[in-house]
Amino acid sequence: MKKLIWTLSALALTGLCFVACEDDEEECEAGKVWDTVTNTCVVPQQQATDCRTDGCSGAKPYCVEVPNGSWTCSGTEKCDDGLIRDNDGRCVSSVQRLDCEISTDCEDGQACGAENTCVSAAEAAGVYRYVRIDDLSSADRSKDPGADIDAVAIFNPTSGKTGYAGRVVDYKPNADKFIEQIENNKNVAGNPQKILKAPDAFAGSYTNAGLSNDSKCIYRDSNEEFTFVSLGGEGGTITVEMTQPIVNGSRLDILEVGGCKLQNAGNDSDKNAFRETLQIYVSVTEKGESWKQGPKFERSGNKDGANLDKGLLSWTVEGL
Ligand SMILES: [Ca+2]
Ligand SMILES: [Ca+2]
Repeated sequence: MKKLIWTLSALALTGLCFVACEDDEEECEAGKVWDTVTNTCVVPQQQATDCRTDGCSGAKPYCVEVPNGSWTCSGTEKCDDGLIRDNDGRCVSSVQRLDCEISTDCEDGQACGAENTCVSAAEAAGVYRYVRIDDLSSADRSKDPGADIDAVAIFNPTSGKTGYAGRVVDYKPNADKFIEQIENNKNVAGNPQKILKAPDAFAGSYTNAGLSNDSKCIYRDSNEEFTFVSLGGEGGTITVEMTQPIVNGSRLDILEVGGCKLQNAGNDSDKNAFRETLQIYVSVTEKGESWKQGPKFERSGNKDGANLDKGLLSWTVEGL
């Protein structure tokens, strides 16, 4: 049904375009431009290009079709025997090709396997990719009740690869008032998508080496949107699929907006944020069959800034 509505609204937009096409570009909000390939407003870097209309030159003179269905400029007209085309236009061996980050990148019946290639669901069944975070903190009445998760990062020392939460599988916040506010589109931290990708609350202070000592956390981004999602207190939970497999030796970093001085938080700016109590699990399936329990992280710190442990909760995974 959702798809049908989407198709209908896309048709309606296309229809509109016959009379108002010239105005489309002007309708984009500040900082965005009209993308004629996707017919949406995008930030300039994300503007899709299609070499069939834009052409190719220089070191990449050939316009080639790539596996994701788009066309891109490449240095080679055809791939040699044994090599396949990657989405960026390069010819690579099938082992090098990274064709998925999350399972929804793959066709039905397939899932993203241990090498980040699409494999049969049966083959992917033993690969840990899912992280669940349970909120064990006491719910409060603020607009961001309970634990506040900015991001989940994974670092795999063997491959040297870093990944993040790539897809929200489940989000069930606690606290009736908070749920009601989310349902009524109130301005609260109830958007689970804010857990995805690299940290933005801790942008600039988080690296693979950890958090810098003068940890600051950005409460709202430049669009005045929350940089994190709140779980609402004890009973709240969120499950995500990671863009890298979780193996023994992986380091999972949960970034909770705590142990830091709030930035861009209105009257609360420069106040210290507490670290909240959390419990972590990992699983091989999004439904959570065979959850493995990870560590519990305790609430820490007080309002004077004493004993303020950082909001970085690291777990080096073992025993899978
Ligand atoms: Ca909170
Ligand atoms: Ca975030």
